[in-house]
Amino acid sequence: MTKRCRGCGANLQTENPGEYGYIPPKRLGETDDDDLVCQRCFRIIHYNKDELGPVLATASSQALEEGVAWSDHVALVVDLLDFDAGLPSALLESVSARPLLVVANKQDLLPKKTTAAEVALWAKNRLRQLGVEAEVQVVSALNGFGFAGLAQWIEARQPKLLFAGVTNVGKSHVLSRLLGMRLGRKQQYAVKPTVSAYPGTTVSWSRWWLSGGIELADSPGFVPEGRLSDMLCPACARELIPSRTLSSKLYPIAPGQMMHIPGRATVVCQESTPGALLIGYCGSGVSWEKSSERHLAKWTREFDGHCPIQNWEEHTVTVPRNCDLIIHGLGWISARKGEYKLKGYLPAGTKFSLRPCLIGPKQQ
Ligand SMILES: Nc1nc2c(ncn2[C@@H]2O[C@H](COP(=O)(O)OP(=O)(O)OP(=O)(O)O)[C@@H](O)[C@H]2O)c(=O)[nH]1
Ligand SMILES: [Mg+2]
Ligand SMILES: [Zn+2]
Ligand SMILES: [Zn+2]
Repeated sequence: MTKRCRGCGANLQTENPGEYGYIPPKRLGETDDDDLVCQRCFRIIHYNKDELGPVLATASSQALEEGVAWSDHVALVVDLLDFDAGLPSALLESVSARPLLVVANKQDLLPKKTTAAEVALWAKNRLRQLGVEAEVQVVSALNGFGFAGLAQWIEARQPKLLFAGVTNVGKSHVLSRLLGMRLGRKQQYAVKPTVSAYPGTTVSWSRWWLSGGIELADSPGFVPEGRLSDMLCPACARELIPSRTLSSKLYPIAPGQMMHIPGRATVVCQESTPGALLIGYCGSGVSWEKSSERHLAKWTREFDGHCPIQNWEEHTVTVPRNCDLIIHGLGWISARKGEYKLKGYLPAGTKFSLRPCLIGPKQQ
């Protein structure tokens, strides 16, 4: 039988260091099969360097299909900070053949005043709007929040459970924490699924055996379309992805004024209810700033920072009071105390959508 890397699921091979799954021949004989990791995983874990780059969309889709066919339940992991980008219809279609648990991860990044019960209810409503019926568990793989409930859910069902989701939402991190809890297994696995800040780390699906017939499987991230962070170099992408804190900025924005993340996205106010405010949320490597429409070109087409965007698209959108305008793979803007008619300037191909606000008052 082909041996697999415990970290990323790749088939192990000793021929080509430039391909996934390469392992120096002498390592094969040295270590227990359950503890083998490829050279790429070794370098990601120890040097935080991914020299081969992210999984291809075709390989990831095929592995997802195989994983779903094997499973009897699917845990769809979604990043709470990029929730809508985590639910592409093609992915939902692939996993819809199985009972679904939505694992809403990265709860630690939300403000303390936003409770888990409130988030779970919000997520259930949002999923229903998108046509998805599922149970929801709000968790943080980083600090363990919600894992007692998740473990209980698993123990009650003894499932063959596949962790699926778009790239970088924390599938491997969630699984790794569950494996650390053992779920009845006497001995912990010495090697866990590889976690990294770059999307596309896990390259094939791989199974983990626990006691009582429970089997968990990691899978490569589904590669979504329209996520701004995927259009930039890894360093610029990391600036956009919230990892330790979520940044928020509140501005009274009036017609003729704009809010923007330099070189990445701009919204210009066309009309607004007097007294209305905009709150911009994003990762802490970048920041929503206020400016005047006069400076639009400077912060879009003429932006001279790293990864300048060549093609910009213009959109007109009305954001009702207490709703979020989400820019996939970047962050969101929330309207408070009134409604906004905005003109948005986004890199071509970036998806955006509207939803009831995640943080703050829930009634429109
Ligand atoms: N703040 C925070 N970061 C998290 C959490 N879970 C995962 N991350 C981070 O998110 C990034 C991606 O985690 P992974 O577990 O590698 O994600 P994945 O879904 O397996 O990604 P792929 O294998 O690339 O599809 C890493 O930088 C993790 O440290 C969490 O609960 N909170
Ligand atoms: Mg992974
Ligand atoms: Zn590997
Ligand atoms: Zn860049």
